[in-house]
Amino acid sequence: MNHIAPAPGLQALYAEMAPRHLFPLWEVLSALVTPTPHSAARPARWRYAEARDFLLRAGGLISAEQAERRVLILENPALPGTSCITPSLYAGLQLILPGEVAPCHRHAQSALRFVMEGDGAHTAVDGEKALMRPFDLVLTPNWQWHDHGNGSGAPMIWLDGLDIPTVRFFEASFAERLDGPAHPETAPPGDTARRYGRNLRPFPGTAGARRPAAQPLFHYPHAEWDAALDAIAGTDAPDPHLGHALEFTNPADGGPVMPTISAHVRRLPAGFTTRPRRSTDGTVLVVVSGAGTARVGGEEMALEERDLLVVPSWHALEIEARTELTLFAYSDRAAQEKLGLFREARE
Ligand code: 1HN
Repeated sequence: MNHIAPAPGLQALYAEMAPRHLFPLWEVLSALVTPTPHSAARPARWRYAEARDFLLRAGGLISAEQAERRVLILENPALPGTSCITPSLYAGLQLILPGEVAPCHRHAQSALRFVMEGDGAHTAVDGEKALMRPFDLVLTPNWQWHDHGNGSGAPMIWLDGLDIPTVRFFEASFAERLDGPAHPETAPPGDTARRYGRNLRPFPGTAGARRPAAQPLFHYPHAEWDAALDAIAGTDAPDPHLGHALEFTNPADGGPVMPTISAHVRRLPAGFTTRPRRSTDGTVLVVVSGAGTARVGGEEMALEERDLLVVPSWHALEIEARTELTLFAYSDRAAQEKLGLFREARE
């Protein structure tokens, strides 16, 4: 609205309309359609060591089976009560102790797991176990059955990244439990990697083509993505805004790993500082290794191994690597690109 003095009867008109659920757009238009994004979220960092302590305490008080999923939610401090880390994304740290199982279910929400510690527990996706090692990425795409178990001798903790708030926004949540704790085994561990993991796939229509054609892979081992980062770091100069960066892709279409969630890894050489970059996709980052400092919209946060960081939409991010720094990240870029909304700005 411009700044000419409003007519005297206007407030009275608003008061009369309000009980009929009618409101003047001109009073709110500039807040609805901002020239650049104004995120409701704010930057935040979680110390892994601190979160881990609380999670292990919870582990002494409630079983994975009782809880269905024993998870501590990383809630954005500016979004209390929403279970959101950004307005469109959820993040949590899940603990599964030796001998425990988390029962089988499926839901409309797409999920990724990024292993923080432990070795040898599993997520089974449609009855095939992914044996999880530190910093592996495992997907449970929407409506695929999944259960977890820990047959190793040590606790396993991973980061859960889901599109829960996105599904809530669209009011499209469905979920169901499978009878019994686990899905019957449909294939031995590693079966999908053997069939689909070498830029080949079982010939369509043959018995070997067991995975959904649109979403065949679900396990991206650390050993593989780390070797790929090593390889480009050995030949390329780091991108000024991102360092060495590789996106996880869905081999079926070359696009992001899931319809709503994109994921990538990046590596900054020791002493490297990125130029400030903004993007519309609020992003969750995990420090895989190394140490440094993140500056997010003017706030400075120290980063140590396994710390977690959220960078809301359109906040300029600069990262300074004290030692070689390797990060994992996920965001809603996949959804935004489909909707024609994604933008970035590089200073
Ligand atoms: C879920 O299915 C898992 O399967 C973890 O481990 C966290 C949070 C909300 C909704 C579903 C899992 C979840 C979740």
